[in-house]
Amino acid sequence: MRYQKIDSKLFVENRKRFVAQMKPNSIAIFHANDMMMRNGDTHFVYRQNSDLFYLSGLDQEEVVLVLFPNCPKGKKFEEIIFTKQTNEHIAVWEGYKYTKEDAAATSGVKSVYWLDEMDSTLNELILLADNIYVNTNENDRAVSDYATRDVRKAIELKHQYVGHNFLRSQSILKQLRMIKSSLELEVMQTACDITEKAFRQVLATTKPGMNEYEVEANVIHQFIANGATGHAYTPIVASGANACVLHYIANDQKLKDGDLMLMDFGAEYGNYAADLSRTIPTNGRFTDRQKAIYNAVLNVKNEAQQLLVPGNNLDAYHKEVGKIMTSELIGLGLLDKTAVEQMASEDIHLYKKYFMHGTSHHLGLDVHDLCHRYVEFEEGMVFTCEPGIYIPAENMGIRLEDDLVITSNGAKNLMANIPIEVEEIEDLMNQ
Ligand SMILES: [Mn+2]
Repeated sequence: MRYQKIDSKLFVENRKRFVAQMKPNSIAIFHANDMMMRNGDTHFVYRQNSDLFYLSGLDQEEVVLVLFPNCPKGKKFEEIIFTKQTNEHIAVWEGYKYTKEDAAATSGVKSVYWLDEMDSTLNELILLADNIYVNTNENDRAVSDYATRDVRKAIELKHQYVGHNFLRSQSILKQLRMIKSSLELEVMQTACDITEKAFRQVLATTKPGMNEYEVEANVIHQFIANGATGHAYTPIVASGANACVLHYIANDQKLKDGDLMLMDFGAEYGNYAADLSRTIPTNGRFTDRQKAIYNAVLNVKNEAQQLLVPGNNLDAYHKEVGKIMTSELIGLGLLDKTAVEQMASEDIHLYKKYFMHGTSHHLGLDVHDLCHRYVEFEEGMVFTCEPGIYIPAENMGIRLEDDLVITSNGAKNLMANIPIEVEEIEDLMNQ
């Protein structure tokens, strides 16, 4: 792996917490993600299933994790991994795959078997259980008509074991994955630090006349050179009015002198995501108008961060940030105070014309991390904070985004060292 070995204690603890939430006499089954066809005989770069990784640390295709607390067959069957047996052919063509010993050391699971033993073993265990926990993707923003290996296997199980009671692993995983342990925060900090290196490289190299994709190339260079697997999500490099297209990923336009450039990128390290947004002047100097709008976004961000505290919730938080943004937009002359008040009484919020997305989302193994949307903020939750103002008529969109962890005394910024003040950005761009 390109990342430093993650302490198996993380995965041991995660399984302990998961098992503690299972109903008595239950078995839980987790499958690795498929190798996805790209075209012809080539595959997309492999990415492990986040839940399987969370519970095992195993970063290889064709891996299955089975949990059966208090299994009547014996202690040895309480945690099992099945993995593909490697051979000389695989060694020559694909290289390294887990041995049983490596899979055990990585995950902390002692019982490791080859996959060809799975069907008979699993059948015996399932017949000893009343409930089967199956895993699906319950990210509430996910849109896909593709059935994951987890889903396909769950359908097979339902067909085969009609008398069993089927339960959702995700209702447990949602609770667990929202709260990050100190070991997870260490890995996430590394993802943020690598992202910082990329941004500093961008500040040192960006000039008018370059193409947006040249900026993207500087980012990925730093990511790969510093041990990241790559981007945690498709990067946005959007100059001028392109920044007003919220999911602009074409990144194929020339940087014009005098324009701003909005970037939204983050490294994926050890399967954990960083998520950064910065907006910089292509020529290294903000105009007065650009500076005024930039600082308005920065004010909103600084105030919003203060609201990332235990006991708050996403709904109340977003309402409050909307008020802060509204007052900044009035200050900039973009909204009229009287109109704002009139419309607010009809529950119409005029700020959404300039700021049409949410301020924060959970971050972790997934960039929009698995979560319950309607629970109170707690210590250990990691959120982005990313207000923006988008004005196509003025040829600019500005978004500023950091990643923060909620603690008992305020939000701790994992990106505190990444330049954000106007003066700092200008200084670094003009060195
Ligand atoms: Mn984000």
